[in-house]
Amino acid sequence: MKEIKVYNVNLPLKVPFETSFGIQYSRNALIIEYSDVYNAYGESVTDDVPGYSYEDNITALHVIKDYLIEILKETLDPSEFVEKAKKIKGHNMAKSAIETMLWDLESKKKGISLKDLIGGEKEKIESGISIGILPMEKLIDTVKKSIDLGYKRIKLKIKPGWDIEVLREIRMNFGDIPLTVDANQAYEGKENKVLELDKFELLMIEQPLAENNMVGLSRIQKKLSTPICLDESIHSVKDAKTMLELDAGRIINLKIGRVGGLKESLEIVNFCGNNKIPLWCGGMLETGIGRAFNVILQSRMEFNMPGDTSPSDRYFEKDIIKKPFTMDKGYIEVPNGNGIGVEPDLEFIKKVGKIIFQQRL
Ligand code: OSB
Ligand code: MG
Repeated sequence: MKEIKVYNVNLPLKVPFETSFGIQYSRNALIIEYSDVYNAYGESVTDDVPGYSYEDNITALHVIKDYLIEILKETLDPSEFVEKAKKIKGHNMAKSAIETMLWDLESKKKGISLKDLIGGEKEKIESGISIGILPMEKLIDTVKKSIDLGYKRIKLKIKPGWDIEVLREIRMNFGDIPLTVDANQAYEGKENKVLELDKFELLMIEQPLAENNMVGLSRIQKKLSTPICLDESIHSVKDAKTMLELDAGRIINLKIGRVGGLKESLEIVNFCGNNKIPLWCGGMLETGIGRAFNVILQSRMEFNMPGDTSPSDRYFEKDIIKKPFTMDKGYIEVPNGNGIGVEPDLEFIKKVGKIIFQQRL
């Protein structure tokens, strides 16, 4: 009996995560479970509030139950699913939750790891940390602990008014560490303020302007010696091509959910490899299920910068998978069991969450 369940799981974050668009206290995830001969899993990276993108948990659940389930009744093949789902505009995160589950299923049916199915080669990936906006003392303490733990790269969230002073302080305390910043679009209308960040020798400046302002991004990229990295602007390989053509950025942060799933992700991976565009994998504070997809994707050689994938215990007291992701000297191991190679702890999931949708296919 083929069946889809959607669990809503609410996991408190150890430390609230503040960005230019809001504060997140917990990860309120939608976990997709397919059951039949094999069980397969996916995660929607949406949350309660549409702060990062227009999607949230309610729109994702709506799109899944009112449209995507119908497509699943026609096909369980990931590529066919993507083609058929094109008649639904946008809603990439909802599509990705289902599509990634289908990739897990496909590799389990073949009896291989998802890593092998997508041509991943790395056995471990470099781990970076994305640190939210915090009071200065707490921020300095967190950066110190992160360096001691071995993270390969430190990213700080910034916004106008929380930038110059912070960077001066961090450079003064820690010198020449691999440092980047992420503005989550907060400098839209304040292009000159971005130019002031050029002197801090950052690895990149992530998404300084609005996601649809490729022209503005191109204008400031021409004036900056620091590369701009695009996050929210990239919804497809087409956007990556626009970035390259306009020189609106020189580095890509790839998020599986934002581009609608693994198929589009792999096209972006290939595009970056072919065009020598530096590439890393972003994060959305995922539980162990979404994290597994992020880690596995990064086993592809085209990922040549540390990403935002940190171990489970950076976020949660307890993850929803039986064996949480851990970090050793700045590296996270890539699962090589069948499919995503991680097993959800269903008892714990039922304790901290509930089934909000269930339907036979
Ligand atoms: O812009 O990269 C971002 C988290 C939620 C929404 C947007 C972003 C982030 C992060 C955290 O930076 C990355 C992570 O640790 O998962
Ligand atoms: Mg970002």
